[in-house]
Amino acid sequence: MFEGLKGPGESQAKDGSSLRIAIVHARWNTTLIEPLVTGAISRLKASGVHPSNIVIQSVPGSWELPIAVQRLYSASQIQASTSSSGSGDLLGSATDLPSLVVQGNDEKTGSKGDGSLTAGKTGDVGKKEGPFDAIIAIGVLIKGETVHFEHIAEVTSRGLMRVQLDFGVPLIFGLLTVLNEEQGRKRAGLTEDGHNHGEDWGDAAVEMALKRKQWN
Ligand code: DLZ
Repeated sequence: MFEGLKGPGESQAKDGSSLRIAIVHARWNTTLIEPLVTGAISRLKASGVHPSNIVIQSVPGSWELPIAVQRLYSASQIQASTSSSGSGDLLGSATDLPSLVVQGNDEKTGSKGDGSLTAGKTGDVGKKEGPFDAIIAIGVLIKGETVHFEHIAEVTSRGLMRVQLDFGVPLIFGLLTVLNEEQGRKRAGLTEDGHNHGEDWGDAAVEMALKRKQWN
């Protein structure tokens, strides 16, 4: 039953077709962020999450992740409660954050050109409205010569946990805290012996989103 020492264990087949998932990522250390985000998206899609139900936002650095996640989730709740009255797209206006992973219209991630992305194309059949079922927060902190790293790592972690518990929404912890770039490359799956942790985060998001629906 429990096979490996590390890692989340064998991923079971899950049906994510009913889910709407957000990914919020920092832009610091983009060469590591990009494969992690791509890895998460690939596992979401493999579980059946429709590409148009994967919403992607970016922020400058990891420090900004908690506020972005908080506002993004809040906006998706407001959108859900007002959509029947025909009000505008609150999510779009509340999350006007620039994205660095892909600028402009892109096949891979589906940039909408307004700072928000979906992994599909605008107008895709199957697009859902309403609160996100889970959010993945992704950042990479690389230790420098000062204690800056420790400060950002600590408060960002606390902030993300606070948002998760305050809102009762699964918030997948995709914050890598590494001592050097090589450690980061390994965890982004960029080395021979590496493993892309973004894939685990995608799987965790689907599992937790489905569990949360059961627990509601
Ligand atoms: C300032 C800073 C530093 C030194 N290092 C990182 C890092 O390794 N990873 C990361 O995501 N962000 C870093 N930042 C930026 C901060 O998170 C934040 O964006 C700025 O201090 C502006 O609030």
